[in-house]
Amino acid sequence: MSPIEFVRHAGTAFRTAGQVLAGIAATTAAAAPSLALAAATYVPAKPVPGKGQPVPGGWTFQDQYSPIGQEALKMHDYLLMPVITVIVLLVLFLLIAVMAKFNRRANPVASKTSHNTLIEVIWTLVPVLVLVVIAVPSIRLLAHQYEPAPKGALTVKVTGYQWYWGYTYPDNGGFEVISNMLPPAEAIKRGEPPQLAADNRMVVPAGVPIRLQTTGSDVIHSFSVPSLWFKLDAVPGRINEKVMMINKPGVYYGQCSELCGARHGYMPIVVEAVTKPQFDAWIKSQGGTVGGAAAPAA
Ligand SMILES: [Cu+2]
Repeated sequence: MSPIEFVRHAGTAFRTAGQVLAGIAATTAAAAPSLALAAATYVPAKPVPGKGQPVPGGWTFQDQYSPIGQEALKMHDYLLMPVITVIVLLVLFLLIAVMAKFNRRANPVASKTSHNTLIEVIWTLVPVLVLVVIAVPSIRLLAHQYEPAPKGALTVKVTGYQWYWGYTYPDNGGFEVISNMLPPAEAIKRGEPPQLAADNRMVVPAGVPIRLQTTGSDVIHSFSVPSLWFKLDAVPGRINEKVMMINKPGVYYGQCSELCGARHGYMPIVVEAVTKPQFDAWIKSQGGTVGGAAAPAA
């Protein structure tokens, strides 16, 4: 088959000029079909240090790459932390003032006061108002986190096993990707964080809602990715569901977050968000189906 014929046959599969060129290169390099397939399709992305993974000496939240994560982090940074800081400083100031003004030396004759209506009204009302101010965005955030997936959302089923993860794609033919931790030395060689890298990633499209369902095959696991503000228990005998939405392509690391046995600490999660064409290419490379059509023979 000539390169021109190949392009004509591939037709709809190759959308961009770059992919057409890659396709021609692939046909030319007929002796190495697997290499050619990789060039024209999905290539595992290199993680960016500090994005979607912990940083050395990190002590606060990771940067957020989902709408829910950004909303939640904003609430923490601009509402909860300021309120907590003001309360701590006020209580500290009051304690120091009491210690300085009302110790035995400074105030030898103790006051017999037992009631002060104004102060009592203030110390009841102000905390109530503080709680109301926190409750409104808090309940709104809670509701946003459990909004059901919109119609047409991509479904991915996550199964926790002792001690690895399985990612099933029921909308794309129902194949399952098994994901095991890479040995730390191999992870470092590939430029990935040790003990967080996996041999096979959970690949999903960026910018679209994903209906993520979790279940456990043996004991309770928990699917958790801090930079996506995502944590959902994977319980045997039941399905839990939550929407995952990733703003932009990238590699996002997480870990099983439910003590699940001896190798609980060695079942990392790697979510890779890619563009829609890359996702379709990845699906085909896994033998899955795109848009209800069978994968064309590569
Ligand atoms: Cu686990």
